Amino acid sequence: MEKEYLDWKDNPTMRAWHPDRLNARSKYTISETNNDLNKPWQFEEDGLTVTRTSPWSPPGCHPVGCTLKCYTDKNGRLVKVEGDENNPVTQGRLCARCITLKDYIYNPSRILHPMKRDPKERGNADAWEQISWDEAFDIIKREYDRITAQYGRESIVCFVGTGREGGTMAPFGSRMLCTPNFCYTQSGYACYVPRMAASSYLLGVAYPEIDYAGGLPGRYDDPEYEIPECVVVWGKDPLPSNPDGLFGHALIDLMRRGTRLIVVDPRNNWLSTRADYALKLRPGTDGALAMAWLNVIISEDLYDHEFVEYWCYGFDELAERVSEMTPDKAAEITGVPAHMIVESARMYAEATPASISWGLALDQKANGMQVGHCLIALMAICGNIDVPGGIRIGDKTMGLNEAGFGFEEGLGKDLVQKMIGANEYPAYCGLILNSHCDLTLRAMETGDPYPIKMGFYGGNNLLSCTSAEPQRWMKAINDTMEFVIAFDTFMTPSAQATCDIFLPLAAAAEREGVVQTHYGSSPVTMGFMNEVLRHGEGMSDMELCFNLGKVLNPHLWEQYDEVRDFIEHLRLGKKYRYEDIRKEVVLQRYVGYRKYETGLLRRDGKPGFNTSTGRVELWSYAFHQFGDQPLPYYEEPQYSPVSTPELLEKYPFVLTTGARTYAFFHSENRQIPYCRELNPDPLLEINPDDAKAAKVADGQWVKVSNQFGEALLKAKVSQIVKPGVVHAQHGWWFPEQDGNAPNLYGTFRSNINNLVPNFHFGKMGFGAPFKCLLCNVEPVSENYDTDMELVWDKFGKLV
Ligand SMILES: Nc1nc2c(c(=O)[nH]1)N[C@H]1C(S)=C(S)[C@@H](COP(=O)(O)OP(=O)(O)OC[C@H]3O[C@@H](n4cnc5c(=O)[nH]c(N)nc54)[C@H](O)[C@@H]3O)O[C@H]1N2
Ligand SMILES: Nc1nc2c(c(=O)[nH]1)N[C@H]1C(S)=C(S)[C@@H](COP(=O)(O)OP(=O)(O)OC[C@H]3O[C@@H](n4cnc5c(=O)[nH]c(N)nc54)[C@H](O)[C@@H]3O)O[C@H]1N2
Ligand code: SF4
Ligand SMILES: [Mo]
Repeated sequence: MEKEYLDWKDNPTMRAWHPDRLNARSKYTISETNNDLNKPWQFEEDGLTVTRTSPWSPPGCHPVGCTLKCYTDKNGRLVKVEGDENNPVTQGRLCARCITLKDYIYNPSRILHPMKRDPKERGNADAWEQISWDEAFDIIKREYDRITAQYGRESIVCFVGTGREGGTMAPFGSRMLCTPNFCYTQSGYACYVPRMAASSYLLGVAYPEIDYAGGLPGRYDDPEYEIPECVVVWGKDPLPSNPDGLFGHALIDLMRRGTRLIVVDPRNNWLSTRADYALKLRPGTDGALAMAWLNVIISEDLYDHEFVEYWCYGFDELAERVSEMTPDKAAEITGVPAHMIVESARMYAEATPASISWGLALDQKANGMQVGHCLIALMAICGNIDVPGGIRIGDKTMGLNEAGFGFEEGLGKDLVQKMIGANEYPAYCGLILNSHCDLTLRAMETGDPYPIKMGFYGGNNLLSCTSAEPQRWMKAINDTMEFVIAFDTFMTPSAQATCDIFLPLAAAAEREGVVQTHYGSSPVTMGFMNEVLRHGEGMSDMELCFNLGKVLNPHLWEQYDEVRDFIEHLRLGKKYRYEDIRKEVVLQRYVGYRKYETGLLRRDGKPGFNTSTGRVELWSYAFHQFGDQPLPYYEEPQYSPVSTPELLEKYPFVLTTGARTYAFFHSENRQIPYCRELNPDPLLEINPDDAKAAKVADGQWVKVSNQFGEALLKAKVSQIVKPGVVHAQHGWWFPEQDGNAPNLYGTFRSNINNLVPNFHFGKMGFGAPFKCLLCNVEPVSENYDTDMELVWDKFGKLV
């Protein structure tokens, strides 16, 4: 097919090189509604002061926009937390992590003051010395000036993890430390951003999510809304995970109103056991299933002809490509019976409206961008994009806006160009303005393209959770970095092993800020954090940015007199005064429907999508320019029964990891007695048939191993996983254990990421095999002590 190629830098979705996209922040076209919530932001009840606030984290969460009622006594001490029934979306429902906020804030092991340690003493838990913020800032300024003078500002890496208030916030990198190397340290950025990249390049908007009427004043009964007939939950478990702005319980609300489900997941969960179809595929084979669905829907003529004709580009080529993936072929690859593939595809296509909620399982494979491509095609050709009850999208200005915030202004063009990986993987680095994770590791290990000398942890525990091959990361950091800062609420294995300064972090209810679901894209609500109390000297991400930024790079902070000015600029595009709206606690956000018809999606204001062709690109210019195929294709995981049958004798199980639990957010909450009680030990789910064959009993400690490493977990023998597949929990460490190196709170002992390799990403730089590897499981005889008594003794049960 003859195509006219654009330079990738001309792709309208590239952030780094498109100033009008970066500066589009203040052009919000949405309206914000106060849903007449009746309750003031603060009131008295039974002798206690109740303050309503919208938390982000810590304790762990994404910007979901829930609301808490925090009860404080006369001394300003938090007594209890309850859900806020006035929130139009969450209506008072809360998770264990927010209910136990009090145990988090007053936890005896929380770190409340800045500390320093001689870099020679890294790994020595007894070598920390309490200091003042002034002394901490003096030391940081001295080291920052020394290192940047000698090696340049690019020698600093800012390590970040999941989407916290500062986790996606380039200001840490671009304005506080002024380094282009803001790095999310999960190999291949295997979380959210691959999905976001697929939608940015193919659809021209940041992240599509199911429409659960969150932004409509009348919610499910709003005249503009339609209840979806069918929701497909693909590689996601939103009840425990509530990811990135999807309030998971909305799915139950919809089921109560008649929505039927299709769940694509190798495991059983609450939703899949209530679904019309639970497609239990072999981990990592999603691409084959998605292509087969397209095949069925196109060959049986079940698609929306009008939408395809007016708004899609490359439909014929897509039809030809997916014709090779017959249901029989996909059945052979995925293990899902062919008739179920056909019937479920029909069910989705025939439902109006219908929607697809796609999850992390897509990102955690090298073939993930292609799965994303298929799912966007499925959303589009069935006419579900930007319709009520279908797929909700934001407008052209929405997305991870803060990624571009002050980027070029802070760094200057030359420094921007030095971002590690910008030339090799522009699809990744140009979109999210992060240095490429794996290439950053390589830079630390080899000094190529330049030496790395200083680090800052801004919401990351890479040794226990974020990173593949964690011991390799530890060695790289300790071998190369002369000065490393941690900024957290608790001492983590990562900080203990690699840091020289520890800065205390304020928890939820101790900070001010704005919570925007989906980081401002496909928005549902905007919530406001009202400070309830302070315990200790912690600062929020915003406060550290502002205060340390003023010390290190004062010229970039002159425009702000106080933190609130910065929050207004960063989150509200200077459109609102924070003080004026924070008392609303939560605002619904209406973005409207069918925006492609009205010109709200494109920079030039014309109808269509914000892509090179103005349409949904089923044949992708962008992918082609980035060196990948313009059409979706299926590729086996790098290690699988099909691609590496020779490994099966040693590693007979397919390994998936990290399905979210109700108790924990990644590596957090292990110190919180109630959370830990829900899930005391790191678990490996194994099917009863497999357990029998491997001679493993329920509750027995097992060694899980493969060619990259091993971890010790406790077997949970259960029908949750299908035969041949095992699932390992992630993020484990044991705060009750010895923190000194090499033990480091036992983190390497049970870290499933010992088995996950780096540098196994796809052609555009995205994806990693966290959810599709091979492994062996064998019982261990040693007594690996994680006695709960020990946990209680050390941390005290706070009631
Ligand atoms: N409680 C809690 N909530 C969280 C988090 C947390 O740690 N704890 N983490 C947050 C973060 S950062 C993220 S990214 C989100 C992620 O949240 P989700 O997108 O919901 O992802 P997971 O829970 O990792 O996995 C979802 C499902 O994918 C299934 N799965 C495993 N392998 C495959 C596969 O190959 N294909 C398919 N189709 N399915 C597969 C798992 O069985 C699981 O049920 O959760 C966020 N929310
Ligand atoms: N095997 C396996 N590994 C995985 C995954 C998997 O599915 N399987 N999931 C991966 C995914 S999707 C992700 S996103 C990563 C998450 O990896 P991380 O984001 O590193 O995980 P956390 O342990 O939640 O958070 C790290 C630290 O941030 C601190 N923190 C919490 N809130 C804030 C805040 O507001 N500001 C600051 N500065 N710090 C804060 C916490 O106390 C914690 O110590 O893990 C990845 N690791
Ligand atoms: S989804 Fe997040 S913010 Fe909401 S209650 Fe659960 S832990 Fe708290
Ligand atoms: Mo994530």
